[in-house]
Amino acid sequence: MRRFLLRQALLPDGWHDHVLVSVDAAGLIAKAAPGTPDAAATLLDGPVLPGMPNLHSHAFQRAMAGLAERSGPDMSDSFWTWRETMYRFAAKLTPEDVEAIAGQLYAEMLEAGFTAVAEFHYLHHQPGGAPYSDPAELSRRILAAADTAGIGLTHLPVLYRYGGFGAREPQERQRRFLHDAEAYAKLLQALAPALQNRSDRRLGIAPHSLRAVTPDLLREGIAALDAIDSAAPIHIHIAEQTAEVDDCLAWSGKRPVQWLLDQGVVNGPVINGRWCLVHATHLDAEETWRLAESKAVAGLCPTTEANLGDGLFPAIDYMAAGGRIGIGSDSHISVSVAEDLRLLEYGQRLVHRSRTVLAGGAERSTGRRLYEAALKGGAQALGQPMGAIAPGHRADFVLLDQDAPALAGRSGDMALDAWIFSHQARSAIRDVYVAGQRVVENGRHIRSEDLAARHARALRRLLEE
Ligand code: NGQ
Ligand code: ZN
Repeated sequence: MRRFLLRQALLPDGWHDHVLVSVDAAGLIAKAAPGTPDAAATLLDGPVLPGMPNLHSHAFQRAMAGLAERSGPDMSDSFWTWRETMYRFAAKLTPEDVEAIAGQLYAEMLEAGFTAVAEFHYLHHQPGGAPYSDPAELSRRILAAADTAGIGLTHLPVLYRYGGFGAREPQERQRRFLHDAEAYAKLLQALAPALQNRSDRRLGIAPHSLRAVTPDLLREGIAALDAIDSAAPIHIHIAEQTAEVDDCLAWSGKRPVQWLLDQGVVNGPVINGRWCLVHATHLDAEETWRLAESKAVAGLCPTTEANLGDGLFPAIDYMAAGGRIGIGSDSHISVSVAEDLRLLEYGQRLVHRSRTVLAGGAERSTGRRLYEAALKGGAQALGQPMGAIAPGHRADFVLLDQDAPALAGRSGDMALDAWIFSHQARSAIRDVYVAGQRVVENGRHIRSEDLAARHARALRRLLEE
């Protein structure tokens, strides 16, 4: 057993000083309780938080951050024109590029305080659409990048077959993403062994969206996962853009979240603790409370949703109704726990012309409420034992830097609020541990130089072409 002494730690019942944590060989916490200082334990000298799950990532998109900020010829840029830029970028990537970009991204996530990621992975095939000789090639690149960086991974191979509601044929540019039910089931079977029996890995699925699957294919995808792990996570993009809501209404007479909530047929209720509804931006009042009651997690990606002009999730009503949330960095226009939580709150402040709107009660810290909500919902969405410094959870620690100017004189909730709300160029994170292993030291990932060099080589080639 390794032992750690946390000078100040956020435990499930609040902040405590001098917490002794024992960690077993699998990287899980065996014991965590306030205790007397112990000379043999590794000292984490400052405020320590549980590592944050990142519940939504398309790793390759990190490499196009900033490349879609230039207005087009008629100034009518939107989510859909961004998507065309993204498709052109995705078409050029080699397996080496995918691994290099994901490795750099995952190191940056760790530096930002994310200790595990749900990778919503849809780039499967060669540029023309033919499978690689190993059909799981690009998934294996993601697994390799996660191993190199030392980040927890819930891998979600994406089920994608159609180009729009009502089984519309896909576009040419979507060829790299496509599977039928049979090939998809084989992909899951091939990947399962590498993702089972490790506290930091999990296999789940991601039907891309209601645009990309039919109801039958959705059922078949879930059945293929259930044959491997009937409790594993299921993620789907939903109701992100109003055009998607309109198309869904035209197709089914129902709004996307309403349609999904009404299914209730796939092995019991469709929506339950396994599901993560990514974005769920456009909800009416009834969908808001129904989703809150469903136990599913709303996967919020505030910086990407702002960048793409999606709209604003009704966070105040949803959270007041007990709705579960987590955060994801999605397109990775920004990779920052602090910025995504801050923007989640600021979007609501700007609309409601008020302050501390998501604090959830009188005299409560806004940062603490959001951080704890995202820990809990994120851990559920990833299906991983994380999100708390408590027995049975993985020893993922984020040590805030008590010497950072932004944190001077602060501890507990004040340190957490200062980290989240006072943006500083210099990171306020000192060290990060995953399963008891230190992967970030003094703000830098332990392999940052190698990963950055490999990433730079890939990007030079990609952008010179
Ligand atoms: C994606 N991204 O799959 O990368 C999507 C865009 C789509 C976001 N939704 C493509 N942010 O939804 O069709
Ligand atoms: Zn997405």
